[in-house]
Amino acid sequence: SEYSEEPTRHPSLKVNAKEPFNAEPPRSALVSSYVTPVDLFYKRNHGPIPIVHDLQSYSVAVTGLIDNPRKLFMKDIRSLPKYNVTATLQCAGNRRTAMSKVRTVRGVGWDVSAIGNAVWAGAKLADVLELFGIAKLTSSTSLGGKHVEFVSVDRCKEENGGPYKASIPLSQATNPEADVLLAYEMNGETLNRDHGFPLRVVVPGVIGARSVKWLDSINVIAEECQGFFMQKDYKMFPPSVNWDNIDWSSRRPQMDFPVQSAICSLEDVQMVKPGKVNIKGYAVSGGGRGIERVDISLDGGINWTEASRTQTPGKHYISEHESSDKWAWVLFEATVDVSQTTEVIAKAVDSAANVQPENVESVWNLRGVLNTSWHRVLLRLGH
Ligand code: MTE
Ligand code: MO
Repeated sequence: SEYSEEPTRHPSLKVNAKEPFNAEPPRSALVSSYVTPVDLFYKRNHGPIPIVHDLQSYSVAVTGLIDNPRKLFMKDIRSLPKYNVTATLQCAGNRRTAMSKVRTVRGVGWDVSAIGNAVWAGAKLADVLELFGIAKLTSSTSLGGKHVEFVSVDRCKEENGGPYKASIPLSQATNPEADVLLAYEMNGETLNRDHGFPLRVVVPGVIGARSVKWLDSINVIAEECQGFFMQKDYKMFPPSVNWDNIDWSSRRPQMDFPVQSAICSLEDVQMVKPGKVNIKGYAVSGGGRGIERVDISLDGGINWTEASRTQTPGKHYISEHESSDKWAWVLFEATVDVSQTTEVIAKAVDSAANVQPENVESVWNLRGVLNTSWHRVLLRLGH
């Protein structure tokens, strides 16, 4: 079958769909280290994992509204300055299973682990585009509303057997500060097949769907990409829209992800002994907005205490060009005292003071994307 050459995967991954392969690590794996190990990083696919056999002949075609379209080989991309960017990648479908409990949604079910934090290394897209006569973004640049489309070598059902694709605005692609990478390394190792070998896009601060894996071409285009995953998926609809009245063209493709957090040291219903319980989790926001605060409540959101936060830069991977951690998550920690069965709530606040919504009902949508509601776990007293 077309799935007979899938890579081997870590046995502790929870498989949410087998073909295409979609899996997430146990919650505890996310708070065991600041940088998520590659084998435990969630895997989100829409088709079989492609195999690129010959790295010498592998190339990315750069085409569209540029002067001299041509192919770039790995040696061309590696000859550009190499940047390390610590960035959290999160699927827009993260926490979908919880949203589906309100009302049915369509899509692969995910617990809270369709997210991971990695140190990506590669060339900046802004440097690549400069090779083609597209200047880096400055305040005076006129970009004419163009976009940069990324097309993969994989094949997926949703595209009728065609490749996965997505686009970002040219203004983001040419902005060196946006840190958009063509990445060939993940956590200091050669990118593996599951995560896009030999080359993938990483768009920091944006939903995972725009970080196209197994890159085949980069096209500078006048309008945003018309592919399925831009136009007929990964959009946030209001709770009133259903499959009978949906008008896909009425909403824009989701780009930046909203502020998010989840408790990862405990399951949804966790048996505990009376006394101190340690609570650990992650918090992250999109668009380069850092996390300002993580609040914990034991009484349904009336009283809150602040959790402590850590952000450990991926220093040991970093050589010449260092990045800040503005695209990366923080891990948080708090200790609570429980003497009875108690619900624990976590909510994060980002640097623009955006706050997670209280209830999943208020953000429910038919595709089950962007469940960023307060994360709640029940501590059930046992002995
Ligand atoms: N790129 C290709 N070519 N094919 C895909 O199916 N899935 C996207 C994105 N890039 C996808 C892709 C989605 S929806 C997400 S969330 C991320 O890749 C997941 O990246 P990961 O598997 O490395 O965690
Ligand atoms: Mo995704």
